[in-house]
Amino acid sequence: MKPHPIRLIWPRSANTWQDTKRIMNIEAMPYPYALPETPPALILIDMQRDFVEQGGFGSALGNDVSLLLKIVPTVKQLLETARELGMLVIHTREAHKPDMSDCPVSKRNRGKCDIRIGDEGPMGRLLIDGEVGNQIIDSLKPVEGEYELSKPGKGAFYATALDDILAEHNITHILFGGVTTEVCVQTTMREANDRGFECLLVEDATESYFPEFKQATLEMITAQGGIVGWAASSDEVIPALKTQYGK
Ligand code: TIU
Repeated sequence: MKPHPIRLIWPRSANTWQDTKRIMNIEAMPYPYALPETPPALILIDMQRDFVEQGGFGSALGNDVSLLLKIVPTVKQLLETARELGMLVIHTREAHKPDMSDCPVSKRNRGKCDIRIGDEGPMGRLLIDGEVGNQIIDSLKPVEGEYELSKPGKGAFYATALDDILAEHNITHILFGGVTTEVCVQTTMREANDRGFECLLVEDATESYFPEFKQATLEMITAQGGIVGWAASSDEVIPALKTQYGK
């Protein structure tokens, strides 16, 4: 039998190689975070007046809100980058319906506060949809095409359409910012991790009323090989996003 001639077969043409985009890694803890081909979503948690301004729910709980305001310029930079690159942007607000039918009694009764969820404060009723205090701060206001999600829980997946929105946009990777690190941000990140999303927390775009809790959260989410996800600074995240998804 005649032997088959040897033919060299190249897996891709030179043009295809040229067209293939290099996949960027973000320098992160506990190891580099590989960006996907489809841009990740940016989820900004609860950057509302209730938490970052005096007279809201945060200060009613006895917290110093000035710490939280410090991250606003970084969150804005991250948001502007996401807009420039056409990323899916989702803003959340911790909010209850005016009739409070979505607020468990246990949540309303928690803490030693003079005013509670639903009570009248200097910026309207605390943590109630539509009140002045419940609005996202002016410098981070959502624009057309972005989602603004009202959430009754600490986690943004609980009793919201978040899972469906992410599926509709074929999202596999999520970048997180917002407040507070160890409460609503961490809860949402854990919910997302359990649903199979690759999550990264932008560490200078999140803050807590308790710096030691922020530090502990960064350590616990990235421990054990990234048991919940990754953490990286905006100095690493923003340039990598621009390189990967910029024109
Ligand atoms: N109290 C506190 O640290 N956080 C909250 O109640 N909500 C959010 O974290 N958004």
